[in-house]
Amino acid sequence: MTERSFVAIKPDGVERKLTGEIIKRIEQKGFKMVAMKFIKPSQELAEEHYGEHKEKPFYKGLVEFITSGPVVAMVWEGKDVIATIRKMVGVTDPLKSDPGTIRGDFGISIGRNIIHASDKLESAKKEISLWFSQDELVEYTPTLDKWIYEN
Ligand code: IDP
Repeated sequence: MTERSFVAIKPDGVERKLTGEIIKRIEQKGFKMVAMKFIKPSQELAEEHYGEHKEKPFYKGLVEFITSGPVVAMVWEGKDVIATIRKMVGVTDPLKSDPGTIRGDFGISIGRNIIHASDKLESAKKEISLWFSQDELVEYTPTLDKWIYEN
């Protein structure tokens, strides 16, 4: 199966009306949306999602922030989608992200960096199953794929 990535527009991205812009960038790159939902994450979901940062000083604030408002959670599919979306997102600190990236173009603070994207295959699988049930992942063949993929 083709690679999949979990992407979430955080509450700051939603409040700042960046949802359309972000989806547009990923769509226009050529990736295929497999799932999307608009939710205010529960404490439990947020703690599990950011579990690897449990011991970090910013963990509590991060969980508070991600549960503070709506999030657009998505699954995107395509060739090398995980690494490619990470490149499109930019590095964690928006001030250090290159112009042209989502964080580089729209953010300033590390704690308000607009978007989450899986960093590797293992975390993508874990995050997709945490945020979505199997029947929420939609199967279809985009007709434009023959214009996007050489073979
Ligand atoms: P990533 O989102 O670029 O993969 P991670 O290191 O996995 O970065 O950190 C998860 C999230 O935690 C970041 O996106 C950011 O919102 C937050 N974060 C990371 N480091 C800091 C920090 O030093 N202060 C405040 N928030 C941080």
